Amino acid sequence: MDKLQGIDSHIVIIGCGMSGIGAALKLTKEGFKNIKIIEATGRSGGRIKTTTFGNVIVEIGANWIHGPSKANPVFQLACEHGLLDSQAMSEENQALDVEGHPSFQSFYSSSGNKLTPELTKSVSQLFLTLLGKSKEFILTEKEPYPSVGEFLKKEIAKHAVEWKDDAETKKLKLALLTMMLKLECCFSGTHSMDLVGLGAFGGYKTLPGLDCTFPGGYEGLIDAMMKGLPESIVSYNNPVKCVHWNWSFRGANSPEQTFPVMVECENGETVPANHVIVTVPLGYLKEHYETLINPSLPLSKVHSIQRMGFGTNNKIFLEFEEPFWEPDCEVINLIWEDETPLADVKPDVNQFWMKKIFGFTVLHPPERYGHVLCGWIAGHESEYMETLSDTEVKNSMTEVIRKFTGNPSITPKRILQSKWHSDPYTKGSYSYVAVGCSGSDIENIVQPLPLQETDTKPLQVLFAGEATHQSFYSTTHGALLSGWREADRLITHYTQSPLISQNFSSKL
Ligand code: 6YU
Repeated sequence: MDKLQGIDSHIVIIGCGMSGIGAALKLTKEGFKNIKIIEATGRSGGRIKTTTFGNVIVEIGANWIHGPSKANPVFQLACEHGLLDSQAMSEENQALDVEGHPSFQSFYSSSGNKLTPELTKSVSQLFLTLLGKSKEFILTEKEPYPSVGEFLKKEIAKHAVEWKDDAETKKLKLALLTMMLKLECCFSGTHSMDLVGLGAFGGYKTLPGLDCTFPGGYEGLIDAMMKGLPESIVSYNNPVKCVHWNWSFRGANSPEQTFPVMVECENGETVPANHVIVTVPLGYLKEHYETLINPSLPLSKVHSIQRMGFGTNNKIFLEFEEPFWEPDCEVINLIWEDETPLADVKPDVNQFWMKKIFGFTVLHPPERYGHVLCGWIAGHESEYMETLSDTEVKNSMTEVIRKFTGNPSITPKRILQSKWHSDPYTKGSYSYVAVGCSGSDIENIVQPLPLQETDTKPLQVLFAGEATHQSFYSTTHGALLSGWREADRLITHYTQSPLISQNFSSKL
C-alpha cells in the first residue's frame, strides 16, 4: 500500500456528528480525495444541537466543554475559531480543577424550605468523598460490589449510623444524598447508579478547566468545522440501511474497479467503498447491529455492544417572567424529604416521573438568557417524560416549583423538552460503562473489520463515536478524538508510519 493509493481510495463516513466530521477533516487535510459522509437526518452535528427558545439560544444536546484546557481538542478548536468568551479562555479558568463535578448550590426542599449551608456542605462533602473512592477501584481491579450505586449506598449506610443528629436532620441528610444520586445518574446518562460498573467507573478521565459554554451556541463549532470540508461531501436525509463488507463490489461509474465494502441506503442508493467509518451512536448500534452490518459482527463485538451502557439524560427548559432564585444562584437542587437511598423501593415511573429531576441549572448571564432554567432528568422517568405533551410537562413543572418554593403563583411562560430516547438515530443520550463491563469492551467495539487484516482482506469497516473512547466516552472531545483515531488508522494503513494526533490543534 502507498500513500498515493490511499489518496484515491473511497471512504464513506456514516454519521455527521463530531466524530464523523473530525474524521473527514483529518482525512481531507491529509489529501484523501474521495470522502463521502452519509447522514440520516437533515443536519450536521448529531448530539450537538443548538436551537432557539423564545429569544434565546439553548442547547438541546451537549452543553459544556468538559475540562476546557490545553489537552481538550474541542476547547482548542473553539479557541481557534474564536467561539468562547475571554473568561473561558483565561489561564485561571483552564487551571481550575473540579474533577468534572459541578458545584451543589441552592437546596429547596419539598416542604417549601431552603436547606441551610451547614447541613448541605457536610453532606455534599461526604458524597464527593465517596464518589472519589468509587473511582479508585480501577486501580485495584477488585470490586467489593458490582455497581457504583451499591457501593455508595453501603457507604452511606455505614456513615448514617454514626450521625449524632436528630431524626429530622438525619432524614434531610438522606434525602439530600438521594438528590445527589439522581444528579450522578444525569452525569453518567443512566437510569440508576446500580447499573454503572464499579470497577470501570474510574476509567473515565476528567481534564482541568472549569466547564464552559459557547455564547453563540455549540453548533457554531460544527458550522466552523464544516467550512473546512467540501460543500457536497455530505449526503443528508439518507439513512444507511446496511454496510456489506468482505466482498467484491463493482463501482457504478468504473465497473473495472472493485471495492470490498458497499453501503446500502434506505432509499436504495448503493455506495461502493474501500473503507467505511461507522460513527452511529451506541444506542442506534444496540438496536440495529444485526441488520446494519453484513456479514454479521463477530460475537466479541456483539457482546461488548450489548454489555456497554447507553442511557437517557433529558433537559426541560423553563422561561419565567421574573426569577424566583437569588441573582448569584447557578443550580437549584430539589430535595424530596420523603426519599432515602437506603430504602429499596421501586418507583412508580408514570405517576412520579418528575421526582427524578435532580434540579435546575440557571442559564447565565440573565442579560443573554433572560430568566431561563434548565431541568435535568435521567433514566426511565426521562424516557416516560418524552411521551407527554409540553402542556403536561409544563403543568407538572409548575406544581413542583410551587411546592418547593412555597409560592403558589409561580408559572413558567414557556417550555421546551429534549427527547433523545425517541430520536430514531440516537436512541438515548450517551454511553456509560455498565455493570459487568470493562475497558476491554470499549476496545472490542473499536476493533476494525476484518479482525485479522491480511493483504487479501484489508482494513474495511472502522468504528468511531463517543462510546468508543476509553477515557472520554460520553463527551464531545471523546467523540472528536475517536474520529481522529480512525482517520489516523487509515492514514497509517497507507503510509505505514504511525501518525499520532498529538499536535492536533495545529493541524485542524
Ligand atoms: C460534552 C456536554 N452533555 C447532553 C445531552 C446529550 C449529549 N454530551 P453523534 O450522535 O453526534 O453523531 C452520530 C450521527 O450518526 C448522528 O448525526 C446520527 O443522525 C447519525 N446516524 C445514526 N444512524 C445513522 C444511519 N443509519 N445512517 C446515517 N447516519 C446515521 N458532551 O462534551 N459536554 O455538556 C454534554 C450532553 C442531552 C444528548 C451530551 C455532552 C455528549 C455529546 O453530545 C456526544 O458525546 C457527542 O456529541 C457525540 O458525537 P458522535 O459523533 O459520537 O455522535 C465518572 C463518569 C461519568 C461519565 N460521564 C461524564 C461525562 C458527562 C457527559 N456530559 C454531560 C452531559 C451533557 C450536559
